[in-house]
Amino acid sequence: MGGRVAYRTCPLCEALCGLELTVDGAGAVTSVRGDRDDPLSAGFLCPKGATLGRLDSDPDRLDGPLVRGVPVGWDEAFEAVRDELAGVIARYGRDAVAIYVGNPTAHSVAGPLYGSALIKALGTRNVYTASTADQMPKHVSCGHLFGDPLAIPVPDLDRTDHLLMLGANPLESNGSLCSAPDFGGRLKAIRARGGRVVVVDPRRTRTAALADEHLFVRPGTDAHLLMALVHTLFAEELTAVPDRLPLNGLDELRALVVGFTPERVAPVTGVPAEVIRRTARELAAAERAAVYGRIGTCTQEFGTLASWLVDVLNVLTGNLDSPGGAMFPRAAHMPVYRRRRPFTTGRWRSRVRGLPEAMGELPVATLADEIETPGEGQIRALVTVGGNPVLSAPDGARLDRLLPSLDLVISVDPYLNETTRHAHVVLPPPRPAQTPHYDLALLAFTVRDYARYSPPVVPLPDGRPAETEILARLATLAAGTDATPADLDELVIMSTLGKAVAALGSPVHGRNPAELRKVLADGASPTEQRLDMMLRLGPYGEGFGADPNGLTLARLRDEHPHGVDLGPLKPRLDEVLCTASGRIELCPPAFAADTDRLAAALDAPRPDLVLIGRRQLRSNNSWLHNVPELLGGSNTCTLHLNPADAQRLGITEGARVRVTSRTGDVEAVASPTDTVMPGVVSLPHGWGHDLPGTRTRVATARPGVNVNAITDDQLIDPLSGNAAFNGVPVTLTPLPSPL
Ligand SMILES: Nc1nc2c(c(=O)[nH]1)N[C@H]1C(S)=C(S)[C@@H](COP(=O)(O)OP(=O)(O)OC[C@H]3O[C@@H](n4cnc5c(=O)[nH]c(N)nc54)[C@H](O)[C@@H]3O)O[C@H]1N2
Ligand SMILES: Nc1nc2c(c(=O)[nH]1)N[C@H]1C(S)=C(S)[C@@H](COP(=O)(O)OP(=O)(O)OC[C@H]3O[C@@H](n4cnc5c(=O)[nH]c(N)nc54)[C@H](O)[C@@H]3O)O[C@H]1N2
Ligand code: SF4
Ligand SMILES: [Mo]
Repeated sequence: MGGRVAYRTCPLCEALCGLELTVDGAGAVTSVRGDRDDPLSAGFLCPKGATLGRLDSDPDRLDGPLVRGVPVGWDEAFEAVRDELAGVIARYGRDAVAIYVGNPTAHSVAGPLYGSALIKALGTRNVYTASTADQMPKHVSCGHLFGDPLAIPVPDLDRTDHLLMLGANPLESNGSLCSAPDFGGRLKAIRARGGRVVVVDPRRTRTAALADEHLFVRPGTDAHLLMALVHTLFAEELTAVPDRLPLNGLDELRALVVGFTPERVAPVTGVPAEVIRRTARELAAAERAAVYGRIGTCTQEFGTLASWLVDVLNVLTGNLDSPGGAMFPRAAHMPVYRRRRPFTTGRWRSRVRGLPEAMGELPVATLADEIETPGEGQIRALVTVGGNPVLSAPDGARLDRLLPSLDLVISVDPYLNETTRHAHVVLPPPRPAQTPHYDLALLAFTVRDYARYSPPVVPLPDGRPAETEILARLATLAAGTDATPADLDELVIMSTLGKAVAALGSPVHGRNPAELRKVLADGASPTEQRLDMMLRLGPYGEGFGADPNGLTLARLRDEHPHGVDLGPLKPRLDEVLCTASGRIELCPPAFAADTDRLAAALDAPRPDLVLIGRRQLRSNNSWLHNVPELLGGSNTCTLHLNPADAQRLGITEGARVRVTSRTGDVEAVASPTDTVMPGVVSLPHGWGHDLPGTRTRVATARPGVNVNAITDDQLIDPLSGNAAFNGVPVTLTPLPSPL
């Protein structure tokens, strides 16, 4: 077939696989293979990565901006943004403009490099992101434990002997907050070297099927189970905290878990008391063990407690910051000398429900309240960047009803979908093949230290702005200044260099920022200059001459086109810890207080049926259903329920069922399966593509239903404000079959 070969990182999920693309003379991606020379992914790829070419050339992708549905030029679109945004700010003030930043923004260079500038320029407290539909409990827990909400340890998969994994299904998701291409292969390797893998999940997932043991757990009760594991470690004197881990709060923790005996939590969690005890003993006995919890432990009403207790176990068993345990990756682009203030939440609160801010944002579970409720500070305009909250936020259907009431919606998004159909201005970013990639967010969560930079595979057409430029333009327009995107980059570069020369321990301490500025490659794009600066200042960097063999962007790009392996994870707690005490705060008072809720739940009545989610290998939240090759097979929007519940309710395979919650109802086709435990039903999210005014023709032909029409924006984890998608009480009604 011919064509040239190009290499790049797959931008679709957290596994960061290296891809080998074939590109034809017209710039179209004609084939995708795994890059065998990538030191982290070694040729692995999944069905999504394999169809990146199809996604790249999707005819439904917008090729230019729209203003009120009409294609316009870029200048005209930015003019419209300037005028309309200024109008809303003049009429109602800055807090009236909200921003929602979605998941793909964490996988772009544009999001991490320009997102915070945009937020700062908007000057609003109404900042929302997918983080509060995802991992905010983990940030809050690590923020309190270690002082830094980004100091999230990852399981050292390739060296551990024992992995206890809760609420994660990497065989479908390919892993999260743990970037490990071929996660399944790495799990098999644990078993092959004589280790043990235990999975805790209300469903027997493909991951659970691969494990040595699977424990069915009732949704939302992981914190109970984990408290009983901690209880057992203390009761049987199995804790082994090494001196190298400085900590506060051990006695407080011991006192806190007294009432959470295995017998007490067994009926609530569904895990028998003797199994809980054995699980604790096996964890303690393993030479090198890691406990890892992911989205199932976050998107539930005890998300922060569960996330906290995961790392409590890592500490108590001596596995934190230790090879084969739970370790902190050292990202090549993140300087280790950075001074951080100890983490707190609740520096301000949401207007309507009084929910605490965390990491500068408010819970997406209260976005609808802030749009709907009149008064000073009511939201009148929304900017979305790479997000589809109508399908992805809790009670997204309520948002869908409210978005038409806004004066202005601006969306940076390649598709006209369930959310962006409400936009007055749509600014589409270019194709993935036209976009450079360095995964600033996820390269901090890899199972080995590793870096890879991918320049654009094909050039941008003339006049088409990169997403970095779109966000930079939006930031300057929102700030209402005459600054250009180039001015913004210069500001960031000079301020970063200024801080670096002032910081003790930095490789450029005491040097002249203007001299350093000259070193950053002339002629490279501002994005490349900023990445170059970050890599030079990072722990593997060239340090502006301090280490001539260290990394620069040019070296990463030209000498390591397949990425560079920077070695196994290294103990580095001393670089990470930034609590006020300088010690691990094992029992933060806010968490201890929240265990009253846990105790109360021990005796609370249980709903008959609760809803949980289900990620699907060949989709990605709400936006890959437009790729024909990915539809079919298991990628269908069906309701899984246990055969015992199905029989009790008179529901048979293929029957139509109405699923009703406090917020609404949806109809789905039932698929009884003993892979879900009794009392639990499961629907995947991201479906519901049958709304008018969208342009995703493949997805619309097989729409499915929006599970987030029946999740509940009032159900949250109070410490983080995170949505509790899992454990929503529902009822089922069998419907007559269509004739
Ligand atoms: N019920 C339930 N709901 C859930 C979850 C669940 O488990 N259950 N999971 C939650 C989780 S973990 C997450 S992260 C959220 C995700 O929710 P969101 O962050 O809102 O993400 P998506 O709904 O996937 O929408 C992504 C949008 O980004 C656009 N996009 C794609 N590529 C690009 C790009 O390069 N640039 C820009 N600007 N836009 C792009 C797509 O067209 C799409 O509109 O969903 C949450 N919702
Ligand atoms: N193919 C594909 N890959 C993806 C995505 C996708 O949509 N599709 N989304 C990406 C995103 S945004 C994210 S955040 C990651 C998430 O990555 P993962 O965290 O691995 O996500 P899931 O596959 O949803 O696995 C969560 C598991 O938690 C279980 N669960 C539900 N409730 C509970 C509970 O109360 N307790 C316990 N212990 N388990 C529970 C569910 O049954 C499910 O098996 O995946 C990413 N990768
Ligand atoms: S596992 Fe994730 S990163 Fe790897 S090819 Fe699939 S979508 Fe891309
Ligand atoms: Mo996510």
